[in-house]
Order: sequence, then C-alpha cells, then structure tokens
Amino acid sequence: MSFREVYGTAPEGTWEAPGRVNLIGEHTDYNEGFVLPLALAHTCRVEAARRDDGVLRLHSADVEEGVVQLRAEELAPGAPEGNWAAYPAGVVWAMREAGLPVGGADLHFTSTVPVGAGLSSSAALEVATASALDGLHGLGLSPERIARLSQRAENAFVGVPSGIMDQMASACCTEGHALHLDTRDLTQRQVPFDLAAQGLRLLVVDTRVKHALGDGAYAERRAGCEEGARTLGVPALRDIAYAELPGALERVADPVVRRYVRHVVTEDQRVERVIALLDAGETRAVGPLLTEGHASLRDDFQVSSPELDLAVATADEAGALGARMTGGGFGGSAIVLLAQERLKAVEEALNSAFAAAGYPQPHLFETTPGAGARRV
Ligand code: GAF
Repeated sequence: MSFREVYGTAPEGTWEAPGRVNLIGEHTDYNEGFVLPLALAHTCRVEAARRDDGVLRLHSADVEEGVVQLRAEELAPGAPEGNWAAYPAGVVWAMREAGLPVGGADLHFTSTVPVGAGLSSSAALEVATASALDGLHGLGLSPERIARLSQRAENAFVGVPSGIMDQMASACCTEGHALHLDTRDLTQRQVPFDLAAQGLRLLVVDTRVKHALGDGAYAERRAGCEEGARTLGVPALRDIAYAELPGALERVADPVVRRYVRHVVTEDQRVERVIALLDAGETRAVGPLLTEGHASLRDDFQVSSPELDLAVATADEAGALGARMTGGGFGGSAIVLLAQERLKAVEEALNSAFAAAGYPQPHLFETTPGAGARRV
C-alpha cells in the first residue's frame, strides 16, 4: 500500500535511513569506546505529511496491522516491547521532550532492512522518523542530534539500553566509507573503504536466528562492563589502555566481569589496528582481526550463537580472509571479508555447512558501504 492509499492524500516528502553492519568495535559503544560501522543499501523509507490536530498516524507496509493512531501530547514511555510503532512514536516523544515543535503527522513506512537480523532495522526506523520530522518542520537538526534523539527514543521510550552506534551509523555514514566513531564525544572520521578496488568483497550472512536486544542478556553485559569500570576506578572501560590490561585484569575479582573487561579493551585496540591497516591500504590484512574479534565475542563476551560460530568457522575454512559476528549478537548476522574469487566457494560452503547442521539456509548478500539518512 502507498501513502495515498492509506491516508487518501499525497505525502509532503519521503526520507530514508539505512541499516548497518559493523566492521569492528562490538559492545564498545556503551563503554564510550570506538566503532567502525558502514551503512547498508537496505533502508527504511518513510513518506510523511504534517497534521495540525496533534494526531500521529503510523502505518507500515511490512506489518499486518492497520493504522496506529495516537495523540502526540499523550505519548509516554513504557510502550509494549516488540510493537514496531513504539519506535517512531518514541522518536516523536523524544523530540517533544527535547522541546522541539513536533506535533501530529501521518507517516507511512516500508523497509528493506531484515528485521531481527542484527542489521539495525530499529535504528533505521528511528532515524528515518527523526529525519522526516526534522524535514517536515524545517528544524535543521544535525545528523548527530538526530542520532541522539533516536537513541533516546530507544532507551527511554522503548526501553532497550542500546548504545549510540546504530543510530550514528544510520544518520552519519557516507557512501564508500566506514565511519570511525569515538562514542564518547561523537568525534568521527569517514574512512575510505573501497573493496572493489582491491578485488575484495564483504558478504553478510544472516543466520535467520532472530536476535532481540531487549531480552536481558544485552543489559546484563552492559551492567557487567559498568561494574568493571567502577572496580577499576575509571569513568568507562574505554579509559583502560591496552598496555594496562594485564594489571587491570588482576584487580577484577569477578571472573565474568574480567572476561568482559578483556573483550572491551582488546576490541578497542582491534579498532585501532583495523584503522591503521585501512589507512595503509592493507585491507586484506584486516581479515584475521575480524576473526580474532569474533573469538573474543564468542569466548570472553559470550554473545555469539552456534549458527554464528559455524558461519565464521566455515567461511574461514573455505578461504575467506576473516569473518565475525556483527551487531549485538545472540543470533543475527555475521560478515565475511574475502577475495572476490573465493565468493562462490565460500557461499557454497556456508550453504552446505548450514544444511549439514540442520540449520535453516542462511540469507547471503554482498554489501558495499552505502549512504546515511537522506531526503529522497
Ligand atoms: C546493538 C546495540 F544497539 C549497539 O548500540 C551496540 O552496542 C551493538 O549492539 C554491539 O556493538 O546493535
């Protein structure tokens, strides 16, 4: 269904915001560390029009549900989790909470970002909504502000304690680049990431095992990291330098928290190493660091899944340069960096390994770094 079919009028404009994969820097954002995501070509698209009666109407072409109708002034946190409309409603709430002159609107969504695949379909939905409201009301918000408001919606309205990476990736990525982001102060650099020029490919392996950030395991990791920072007397784990890690680990008595600290500190260092390699034009050499990062997420942070581990091991055995889970984990997707001549062999190996293990066939697709949120 189109906007016109749903609402009987024409939209004032169309905006879209992408999903993302993260190249490296996982579970570092809520530790005020470093991340390196890139935007997918898959986007959430929203057609939008203002309303002057304070009514907010939401419709998704992807969900079998009619129009959700709410009053902007009555929005309050605590929406039932899993309800897609909580994300755009949360953005309206967050913008109003920030004192922005946002009232009613008609919004019609359609998304190509796989849902529950760890590819930031929620952030795409939030950032698309915030971009549309920004455009409709001529607010002139920066991409960083749009990302912060979107994160506020997810944290406080929907109730998922996510970091800022996904919203920043969706709002700020640019085509042909990965986004090197310092999540403490949102300092960023666009890092050229031209795979084709080096005969390389980036394959996304959606295991089709649904991941959900709200199920407590993510919050538990976050709380464990905060406990680690408290024990070590630093504002956040980002403040433990790699060289200080052995001494820091001796001061953390809890074995679980110790593993979390080790993951976060080594992961921040892997981001630095990957950046140095990309800056030196040595993209192939990034591969083993991806696989090293996966081992850390699997063994120390324990957020992988059997399907993700199988994807990574199979890709590496079939001649990929490296592979890792991407995003929050507990299911979702892996990424594989490989030379283009290995693509067919790796895809075949993945399909065979998943069939042999009795898992559903993974959804495989290639990606290049796409653009962030924009008016269409
Ligand atoms: C999810 C969260 F939303 C991000 O903020 C980030 O913590 C990521 O998991 C793990 O790196 O995508």
